[in-house]
Amino acid sequence: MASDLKFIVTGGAGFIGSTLVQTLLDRGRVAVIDNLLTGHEANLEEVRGQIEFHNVDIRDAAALEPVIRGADTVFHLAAIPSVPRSIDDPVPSHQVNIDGTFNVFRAAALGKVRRVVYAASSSAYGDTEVLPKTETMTPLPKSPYAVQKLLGEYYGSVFHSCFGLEAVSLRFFNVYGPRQDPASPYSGVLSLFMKHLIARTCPTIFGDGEQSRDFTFVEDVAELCWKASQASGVAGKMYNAGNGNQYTLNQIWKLLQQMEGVNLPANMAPPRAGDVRHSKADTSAAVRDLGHAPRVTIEQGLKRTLEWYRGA
Ligand code: UD2
Repeated sequence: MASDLKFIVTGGAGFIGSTLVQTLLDRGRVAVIDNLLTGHEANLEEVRGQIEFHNVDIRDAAALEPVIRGADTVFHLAAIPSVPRSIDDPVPSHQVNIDGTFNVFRAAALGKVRRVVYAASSSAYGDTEVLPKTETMTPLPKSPYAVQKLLGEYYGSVFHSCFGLEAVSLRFFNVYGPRQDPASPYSGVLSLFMKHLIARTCPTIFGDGEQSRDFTFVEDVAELCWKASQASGVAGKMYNAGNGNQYTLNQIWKLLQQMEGVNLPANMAPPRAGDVRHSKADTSAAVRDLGHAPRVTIEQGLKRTLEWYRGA
């Protein structure tokens, strides 16, 4: 039975946020804050009658505060994502990801919210010499986006130590799955791969395609967000929210072609500025402290994602 607790999801009309909304629905009342810049109302179609929707920009502190006041947990996922977008157009991403994040923490502290779960990014690690990447490593951000997301973690920890807000940061590792929007050149690579696979066109791979990522299925991330909101002894801390796997882009594109029985060689283009070379999460701290238990293998995740894009 759902409780009377109120959960807020900023960025709840995005692909990760809308998946989290579904996870929260039978656990309490859910309100979404989203300005629909990169999110879409269609992502909330199935749950429309069951949630509150607030078309609010997190840069607008005055509009944010009354919505957040009195909530049990704020899941702060609203952001302008993408490493290259933060290089091409750094001002909006700075304003949303840093100023907007400050506004969310401040509204939560003023509004006596119990806990904020903050969507941080694996990009904070940059190019570490050692894999997998563990939470104790020194951050080496390589792009404005990576700096912005890292700063949000620091604010979370300081809002805990200075203002008593229970903030927990989760470093998301290349999340993919249904509803990820492939419409922009800044879209996540797997959404673009899906689009090309279905259209039977060749994708572009930046660099040699041997860069690797810890691709994490969206439902596993949503479930971890919930666990991070409930775990004890974790306030002020940061955890990897990855799957613990590592695949190169060449491997994934090959796998997808095999799944569809097609031959669509990728167009190779120069590497992107700010790109991290390899990424793989050490999930042991999240498993130990949060009960993280990612369930979806890459084969299952790609299959389910592909089915969704085919129907969309
Ligand atoms: C970063 C973070 C991720 C998340 C995300 C949000 C890392 C390791 N990961 O993802 O955790 O915060 O930002 O935006 O920093 N690529 C192509 N062809 C394309 C598009 C992309 O080859 O058409 C390449 C791209 O150069 C990169 C890889 O695919 O090497 C993944 O790119 P992405 O934009 O999907 O995500 P990434 O790794 O920047």
